[in-house]
Amino acid sequence: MKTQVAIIGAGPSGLLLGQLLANAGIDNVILERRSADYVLGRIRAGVLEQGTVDLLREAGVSDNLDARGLIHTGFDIAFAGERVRIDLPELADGKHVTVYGQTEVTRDLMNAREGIGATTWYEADNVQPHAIDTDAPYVTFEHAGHEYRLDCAYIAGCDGSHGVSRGCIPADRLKIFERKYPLGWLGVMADTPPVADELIYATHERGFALCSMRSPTRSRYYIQVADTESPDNWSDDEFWAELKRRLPQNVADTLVTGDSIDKSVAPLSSSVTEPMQHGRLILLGDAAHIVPPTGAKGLNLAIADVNTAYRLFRRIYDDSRADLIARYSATCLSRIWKTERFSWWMTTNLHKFSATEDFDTRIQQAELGYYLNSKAGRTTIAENYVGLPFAKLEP
Ligand code: RFL
Ligand code: PHB
Repeated sequence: MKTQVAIIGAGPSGLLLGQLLANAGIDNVILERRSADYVLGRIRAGVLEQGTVDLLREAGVSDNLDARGLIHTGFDIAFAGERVRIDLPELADGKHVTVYGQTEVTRDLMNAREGIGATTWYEADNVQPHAIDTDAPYVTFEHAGHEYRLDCAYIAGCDGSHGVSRGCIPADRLKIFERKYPLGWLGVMADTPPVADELIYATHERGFALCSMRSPTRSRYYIQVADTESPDNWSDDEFWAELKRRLPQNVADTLVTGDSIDKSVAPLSSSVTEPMQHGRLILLGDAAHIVPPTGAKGLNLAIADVNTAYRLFRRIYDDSRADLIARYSATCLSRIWKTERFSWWMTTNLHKFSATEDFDTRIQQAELGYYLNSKAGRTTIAENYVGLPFAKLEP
């Protein structure tokens, strides 16, 4: 088999890159380890930046998003007994965010790919890139007991944080920068009306809580737990009781509870892999970087890489500018590190880290108090939350 771009992974980054390339007449094949149903069963992000929405529109996959996505012009941070609203358009140049689930984005992309008849191999085992520092790379894999070889010109590693692509960059070039937090988020999805029209990020002495949503009839709530916590230790009633304790009283009083349709724990960590390119291999999304979910940035950061990779492949195939691949890593990383900073800042300042009051907790309170009571501080939060401008490959 032969293609122009071999894409490893059918998460949002692999599927969107595949759709944009196919629309531009650049042939690509996606190799995914799991089944399509398994990929669709993963409940993850929910907040889309404007740049993400624009790229999905450019790819022609925004009909459902435009019909059902919820436009949010602000969110609240509950802190020290107050609720401070971050007014996004007022503070960030008229911009807003859109609430629309990653599951829905993925389903729209899968349907669009099926519609154009592009090739995806689900349940592909032992996917392995080869010869990435030559001009004839290829990928081998197994499917239903048979071995295959896919010859290509480029390989896009969109295979998430446990994928095979990152490890193909030679160890003497690869550097991974990491920060672990001893925290997890216990998340519950329920078919109940959201407690408020906008998201509420709540600090509390018992730990952080977040009220989010997927639609006017589906809510998504999270509470901070230890990273070692298991969702099996929590009944629905225990979850709702703990969530209520951490919310402002008037919010807790109006919370509608119900049976959970999903309950899971996600660990929190930050990491960046450098460089994001070696020879004919580029890394995109979680394959190259992880952010804790506090800033709602993981999916959006992945889509920003897709934007850069797509523009790169257009320049390579439309204008014979193969040399530009050398700029891919630095272009992506300049924006990634700023987004890593924001996600780290939100995580560090909204969670409870120590059981007793100490110097760090006082600094945390001062930091939040300062930012939330200053227009400059709220502006910084708003500008980052709506998403920084996409980085450009060329000046
Ligand atoms: P994905 O979505 O992880 O997709 C990678 C795909 O690659 C496949 N794969 C392989 N395929 C072939 N061969 C191999 N060797 C392979 N290894 C892996 C996988 O099966 C998968 O289908 O990465 P992508 O496309 O870069 O997208 C990134 C986003 O999914 C991610 O950043 C966000 O979902 C992060 N994230 C969240 N972000 C938010 O903004 N808000 C959230 O609430 C939020 N919750 C989450 C999250 C990530 C989580 N993970 C990864 C543990 C909750 C969880 C549980
Ligand atoms: C979500 O709705 O899943 C969500 C929203 C905002 C975040 C993280 C997750 O910061």
